[in-house]
Amino acid sequence: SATSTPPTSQQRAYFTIEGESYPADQWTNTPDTILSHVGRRLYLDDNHPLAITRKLIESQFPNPVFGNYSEKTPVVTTAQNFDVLGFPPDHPGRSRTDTYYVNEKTVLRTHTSAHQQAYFQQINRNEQTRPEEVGYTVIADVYRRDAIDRSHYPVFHQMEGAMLWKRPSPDPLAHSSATAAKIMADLDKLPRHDVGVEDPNPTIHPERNPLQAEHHSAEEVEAVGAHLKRSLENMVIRIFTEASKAAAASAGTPTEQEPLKVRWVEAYFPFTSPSWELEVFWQGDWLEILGCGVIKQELLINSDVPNRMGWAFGLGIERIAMLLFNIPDIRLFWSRDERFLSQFRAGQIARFEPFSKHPACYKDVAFWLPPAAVTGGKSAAGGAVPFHENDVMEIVRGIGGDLVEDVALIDEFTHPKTSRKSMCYRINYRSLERTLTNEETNGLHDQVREKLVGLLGVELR
Ligand code: FA5
Ligand code: MG
Repeated sequence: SATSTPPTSQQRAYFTIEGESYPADQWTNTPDTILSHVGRRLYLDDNHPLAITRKLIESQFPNPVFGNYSEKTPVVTTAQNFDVLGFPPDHPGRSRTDTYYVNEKTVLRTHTSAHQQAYFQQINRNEQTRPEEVGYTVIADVYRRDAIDRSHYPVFHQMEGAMLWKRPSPDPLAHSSATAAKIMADLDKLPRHDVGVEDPNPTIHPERNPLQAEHHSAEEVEAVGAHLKRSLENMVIRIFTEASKAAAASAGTPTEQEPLKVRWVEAYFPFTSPSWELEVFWQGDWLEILGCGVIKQELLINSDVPNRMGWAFGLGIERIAMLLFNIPDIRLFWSRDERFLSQFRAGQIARFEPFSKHPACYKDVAFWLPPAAVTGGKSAAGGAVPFHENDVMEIVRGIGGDLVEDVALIDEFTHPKTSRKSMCYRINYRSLERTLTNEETNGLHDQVREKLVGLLGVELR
């Protein structure tokens, strides 16, 4: 749905994305290869693993308490993506090395939290017509300039959820016991489970995980935290039970399953406090599934619901789908290959059978950073920009696209005399669909080398 225009995004005068036009400027760093992913809406293809995963999670957050939504256009303002959520001006997430800017004031959303304010405002607007709907889930494509490997792709999907409780008085701390009691009563209605949960930290920690003391009582936050944790534990337990069943079915015999374990870890997000991450022990590792917390009251005040409080969470759909279906490479979600697509059916969780494993082709590129980058010097007017690894990734992505499986820094050293810094990256060229020829990979690699010099000013070794 992006228009076809000049070769590099920097040369554009404007973008058309999902029928809307946006002027480009010096902030623009969104290439056509990224825009080509806009509009697939994989999460709406009933037989696609992302849609099957969406439905499974939505079923844990049902109507009428939760409305289940999706967001079509990925273009949001920097206000929506950052400011409203309380991201400080110098937060690294705002950097052009991390985020795809359409222009100075407009980005491809980096998370579904960009829509929190709009959904809180909707809860307020629907107060008379749909009073029971005090929560939502929303799924959408999100975009990040990031590493390249089998679990990272510049476009992925998040689902966000939130639930609010109305407080009886506009005075934030009046009747807080009544609010806490109401939340605890709702907690009592949630299903219980007998899975082992590690949760060693106190709900509130004065430095690491503070109470919003001017707005909330500790009693309320204990109640919201307990409701949040049980809701999300129930959701991941359902998912991992399905995943275990699928694994056992594909093994043919009942396999010895390790009992499911989850744990809560303290976290930080600018728009929640206290905040946590939920991890699951899966195939020998603790795996981060989601981030969550008690919503910052300033955000609710700024979103027309000053007299409500509640929780929010955000999770990566691919990460969950990869373990539900045993999908080994995140690029596969974008495949149009029938050998991939034909393996999935709405409502069914079954193990993916890899249809091919083509040979890997490793190529290294080593270079000296330009002097300004060595010192990490600020990009003074006209000076070199500090080196950022995501820029290497972006160059490789622009040239290799889905033919690159992995990019890894394999060596890094500083020359003892000149203090110049040298980096060596290993690129793994491997298609999911066919065997690449030597000529083809050499051609791609030469282009990568050229662009590294041309765009980053490095000196090849
Ligand atoms: C966030 O994006 C927050 N907006 C989450 C949140 C929402 C917190 C609401 C509190 C309240 P984070 O960057 O950690 O946080 O990403 C959330 C989840 O997205 C991660 O736990 C992970 O499951 C997934 N995720 C993050 N980066 C990637 C990636 N590059 N590829 C695939 N999944 C990812
Ligand atoms: Mg995280």
